[in-house]
Amino acid sequence: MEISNNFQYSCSSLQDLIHQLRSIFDSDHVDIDHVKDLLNSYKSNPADWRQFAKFDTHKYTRNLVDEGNGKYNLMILCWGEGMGSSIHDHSDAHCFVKILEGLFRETLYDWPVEEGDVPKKRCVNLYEKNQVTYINDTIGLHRMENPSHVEGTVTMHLYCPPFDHCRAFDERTGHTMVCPVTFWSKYGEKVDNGFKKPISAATSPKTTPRIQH
Ligand code: 2CO
Ligand code: FE2
Repeated sequence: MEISNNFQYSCSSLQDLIHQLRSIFDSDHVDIDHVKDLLNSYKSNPADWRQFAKFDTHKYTRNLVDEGNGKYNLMILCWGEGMGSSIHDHSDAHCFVKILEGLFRETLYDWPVEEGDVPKKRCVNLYEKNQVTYINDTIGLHRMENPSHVEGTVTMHLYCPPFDHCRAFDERTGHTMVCPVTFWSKYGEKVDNGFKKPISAATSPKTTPRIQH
């Protein structure tokens, strides 16, 4: 006999998922495990999300799918081969991630003890299609990467409340930088962001050309 963790949810499509997420977040009290269970119950179908999955040759992209009645942002991120984020926090928000295609590697870090210390690596987690993970600032910091050099990765992220900047950490120097969180597309349409400079910069060289925020 198979006992399922997410017996209470079943989700037939991305549209259905969007609908059920809005309904969960209508309440003043949202149970993190319920959101995880709902995200787990959705089985990734590229026909549902292809219209949002826009890749860029130079950097990973954020593509807005739903603004969740102003309570959260649901977005699809597309990571070309070997692309990754900086080490970053989540601006006091809840962050849920579901893998829609490919592999995804998370490196978790402890917060620096003192300003200017380097974040300390805690562990590495590898996720595959349909898995769900969660982080917030009390858990720690993370770096996310597509570990594959032959395949892209597509992930779906829910951030509650929505945020438009986060803090990035340089692993070698401990320097931090406030980075804008911008969209490559919204509702399937390309956004013209122009060139955006970081909001404030504290001399933080990029670790590799493929690491961005
Ligand atoms: N927070 C990162 C970003 O929006 C993605 S890693 O998952 O939270 O770039
Ligand atoms: Fe993140």
